[in-house]
Amino acid sequence: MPRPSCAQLEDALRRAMDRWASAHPFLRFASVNGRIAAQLPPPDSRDPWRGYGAEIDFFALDPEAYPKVGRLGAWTSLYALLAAPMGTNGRLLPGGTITSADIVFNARSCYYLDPGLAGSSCNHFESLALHEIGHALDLHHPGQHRGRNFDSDTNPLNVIPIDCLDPARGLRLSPFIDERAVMNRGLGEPMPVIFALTNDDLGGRNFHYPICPGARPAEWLRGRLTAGRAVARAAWRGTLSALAPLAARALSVAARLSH
Ligand SMILES: [Ca+2]
Ligand SMILES: [Ca+2]
Ligand SMILES: [Zn+2]
Repeated sequence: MPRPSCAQLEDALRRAMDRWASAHPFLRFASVNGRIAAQLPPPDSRDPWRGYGAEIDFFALDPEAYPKVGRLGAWTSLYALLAAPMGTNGRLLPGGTITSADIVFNARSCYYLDPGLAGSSCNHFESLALHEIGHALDLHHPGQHRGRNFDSDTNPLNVIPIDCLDPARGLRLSPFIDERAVMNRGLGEPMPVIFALTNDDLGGRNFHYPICPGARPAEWLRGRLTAGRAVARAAWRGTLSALAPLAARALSVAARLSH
């Protein structure tokens, strides 16, 4: 109390998104409020990956309307195509291409906006947004998936150098977790105040969205348009084969859990 205004919530979301884009030459988030309505895929959709609403939508819903959010603070769903993405290094990278994400805050959970209220049993809204946006960028909980935690050495706190042309180079599994990382929050615990991304968070970001020195947005955009056409072709092929029983293998829908 007092209840925040819609503009205050939008500002908090914008700040959280900008933190992930900070000091990155290509990652940018632009508000499309008023131009594209937020939309969830219909529950029976066979092609949720095709993008309903904006690339990243935010919602506040009751568990009755959106059961996945359950007793959690928030839930992020990702939709992806099994098509090689055009990386921010201008090259096709192995893996899938995320097409959109829906971030749903639990309208029954409690939140606070003022970081001075830290320590309550509620979620710090902006920090939870920072965490959920990390999921939308394809990061997971390091502590929950210790067997999939990567580092270049055994120190979880230092900078993870990422080879921009070969992002996996030099990375290996590490059991050492950065406890302070915004992505290292357990399921169900209230989100504390975390404004800073750690080296571990940023290493994950830079692995997915590698930064080549001297790379220019224009070059990357050209590559991205080419990749976009490739993805569109992949989607079309997927549509054509939708009647085949194996179509589900060609088009993957990834639903990510989060708190
Ligand atoms: Ca959506
Ligand atoms: Ca390290
Ligand atoms: Zn999470």
